[in-house]
Amino acid sequence: MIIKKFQGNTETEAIMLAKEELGKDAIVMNIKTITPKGIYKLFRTPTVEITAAMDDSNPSTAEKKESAAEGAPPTLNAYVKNNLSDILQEDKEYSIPVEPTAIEKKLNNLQELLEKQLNESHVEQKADEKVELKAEEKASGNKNQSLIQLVYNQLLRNEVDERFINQILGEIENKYKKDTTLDNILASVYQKIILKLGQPKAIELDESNTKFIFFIGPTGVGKTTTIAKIASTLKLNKKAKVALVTSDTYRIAAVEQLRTYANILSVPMQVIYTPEEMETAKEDFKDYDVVLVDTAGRSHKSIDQRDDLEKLIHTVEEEAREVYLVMSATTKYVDLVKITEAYSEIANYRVIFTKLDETGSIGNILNIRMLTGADLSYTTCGQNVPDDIGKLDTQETAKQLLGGSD
Ligand SMILES: Nc1nc2c(ncn2[C@@H]2O[C@H](COP(=O)(O)OP(=O)(O)OP(=O)(O)O)[C@@H](O)[C@H]2O)c(=O)[nH]1
Ligand SMILES: [Mg+2]
Repeated sequence: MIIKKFQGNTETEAIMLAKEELGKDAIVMNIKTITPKGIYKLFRTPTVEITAAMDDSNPSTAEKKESAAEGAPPTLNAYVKNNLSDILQEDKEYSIPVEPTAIEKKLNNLQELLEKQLNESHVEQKADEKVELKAEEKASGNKNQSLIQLVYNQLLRNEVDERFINQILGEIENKYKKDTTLDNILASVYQKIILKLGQPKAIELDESNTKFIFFIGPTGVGKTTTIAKIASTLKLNKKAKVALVTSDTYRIAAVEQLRTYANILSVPMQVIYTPEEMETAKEDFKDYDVVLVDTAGRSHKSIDQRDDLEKLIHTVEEEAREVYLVMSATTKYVDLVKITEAYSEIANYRVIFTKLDETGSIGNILNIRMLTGADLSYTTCGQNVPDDIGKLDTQETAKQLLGGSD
């Protein structure tokens, strides 16, 4: 998105300048009168400064709009509009009340973000000629549509599923019929995304009981590395008594990998070959706060392997266990959908996304949350143990989805 400031003697002049440079689809985000200060007040008249934005991802937007008018397939925006009635029903599950102050804070963050982009653009122009604007260009309906389209494109670029973009925009659009600004829309979408992402959950220790935490998921996504990161954090920051268990006995290297981490962290580790052997681990570690259980990364397509995993998880009663489905943020959405479906047959899980450092588009985090309703939890962003892990930051994620971060 290109954001620039333009100055003119009148609002119309400034808008015209913006449209000349950025194209006729440029959106006016802000209008400000600049009164000269000090001695200049005597010699200069006030000027008008407008802030305009243009979606630069699609240079042929203008042409596309024209062809749509001539009977071409409807634009994405038209799709959003046509489907609004279906998707406007309030989604009660997610309607968590947000403190007004929190929203204000988020709004301020966004404003700062936009301001920063503005200052970086360093473009200030002054108009010499007076030009008239067409009345219909001012129509708020068109403007709102264009604003929504900007946000739509941004979310699409971040690989948010169109279905969920429509849902989010459908839920906010009716609130802004007239005189809305890009700021309003961004703030509403931002807030909506935060609500949709929900409150991420971290491992909750139980003072009176040993907690068993299972890490499941496809091969090579970072289960074992994530366990090492979490074990270290729990031990060092929470002073928890941590033990490790692995049922990944299919590869010698897998056992050795976890044993290495156990040695570095000075925590006990046990290898179990059958689900029944969990009983021994439960007995041996009954004085521990938390037992992190590594599992073999297997194809989610194999029924036998799934049965083994299900048996293993169910050796621990529900109150005493947490299950984390570990998935890489670099995996294609269609595959993530299949993975989540397969594992949902085994147990309720929370989701960990790994390898955020290896992808620029994080739409799948929102997609998977909205698709499964499973709680999000940790994200990892590199190979360093224990540093490259944290609880998912919903504000940062929402900001990034809207193009606010690198
Ligand atoms: N870039 C990046 N690499 C990661 C991250 N987490 C883990 N890795 C790397 O991914 C590779 C696989 O990590 P493992 O922890 O062995 O993955 P796993 O899921 O236990 O693999 P299997 O046990 O074979 O199923 C290793 O090279 C890790 O260093 C991350 O957040 N970012
Ligand atoms: Mg492993």
